[in-house]
Amino acid sequence: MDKIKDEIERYLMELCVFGHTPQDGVTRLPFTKEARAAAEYLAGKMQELGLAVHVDASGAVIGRLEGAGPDTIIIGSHYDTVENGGKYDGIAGVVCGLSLIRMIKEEYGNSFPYSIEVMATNDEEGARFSGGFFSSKAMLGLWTMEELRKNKDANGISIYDAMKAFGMEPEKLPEAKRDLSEIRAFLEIHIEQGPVLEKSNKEIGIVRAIVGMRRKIVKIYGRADHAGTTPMDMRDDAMEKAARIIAGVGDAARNYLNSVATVGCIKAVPNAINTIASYVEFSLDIRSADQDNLNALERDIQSLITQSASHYEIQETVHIDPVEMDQKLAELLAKTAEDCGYSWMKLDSGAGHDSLITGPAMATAMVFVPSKGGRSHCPQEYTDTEYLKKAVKLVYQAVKQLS
Ligand code: HGY
Ligand code: MN
Ligand code: MN
Repeated sequence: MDKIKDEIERYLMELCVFGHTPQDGVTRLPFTKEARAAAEYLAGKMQELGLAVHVDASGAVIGRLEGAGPDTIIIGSHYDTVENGGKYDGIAGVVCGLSLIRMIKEEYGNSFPYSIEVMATNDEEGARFSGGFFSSKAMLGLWTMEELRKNKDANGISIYDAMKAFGMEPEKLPEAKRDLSEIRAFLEIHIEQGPVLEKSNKEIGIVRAIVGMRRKIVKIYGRADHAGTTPMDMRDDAMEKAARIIAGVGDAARNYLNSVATVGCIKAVPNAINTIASYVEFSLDIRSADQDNLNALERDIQSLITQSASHYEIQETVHIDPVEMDQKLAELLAKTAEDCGYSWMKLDSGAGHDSLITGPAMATAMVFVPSKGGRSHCPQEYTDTEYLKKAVKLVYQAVKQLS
């Protein structure tokens, strides 16, 4: 009987039901019935652990174990997923937090020098509204009502309206803002979502920095005309202009080390086989661990757009620079991993996380565990719970040293 491993496996198996897809993936977008089911499950498990449970104005589910001192350590990650994503991204860190807080409660009751919170955040991915980091930004009071109304999903529903339809009160979002002076640390256990740990044969990753990110929706305008009768020199074809830009994005990113750029979504109007497109909208996700490369790549892609299209709009939904994790916490985790006899390495995160938002505002650290084949954001995503167990034990020993 391996209590930590068994409970993590049980949690994950029970949670992946909420949004399970025919391809054996998980789709749990914010403000949907799948998200509600997962949130209610997590609140129930937190209550079973005897935690004080509340759902904040962003939809984050927070379980709190009161401690002896004035400050709080938050163990957080997200419970939403991308479309047809995996069973571990985000939620594995949440259930590791449940396991960890159980251990602290069993050993200390309410006498641990810090209060401990498990924070299951909402809409970290941005898979529905293109922004993401919803709860972590709300925790810092970073959302404006204008943004909530501006960011829309593929059906033109804004975050604001989606919240209202879900029975939430977007005007109350500022209530999710936390007093940062009482937060000692934000710690996130997360799957690596890449191949580095597995290739390096390491059990634990201690994150040095998280990539900076620019996310945009690019809107290209043209003119609808008959596909058969309109001569090629009389067209204003939004699809052709968008295609020229999209075709150049990958090569632009290949010019810079540790930088990536992706077009993941595209929408055409009227999207008809025999009509020249009057409008094409596509997403841009630009990232780099290096600030200068991120800025240069963003500039290069901007030039691609201005050279290829005369009538366009760009809506930026994420603008975050690379963030270094708290080095003292990283060193503590490294030393503790060594003491635990775990193989470990430091690495940068190519994925964004809530820790990217909390990093500049409070002491933040991330612990990665290997992803099989480096796969993520797909049903093939897999992590051996043995690694998750080691991450829980590592963070448990580290927070005890914090005290
Ligand atoms: O997009 C990302 O990097 C993360 O999965 N939110
Ligand atoms: Mn994630
Ligand atoms: Mn993700």
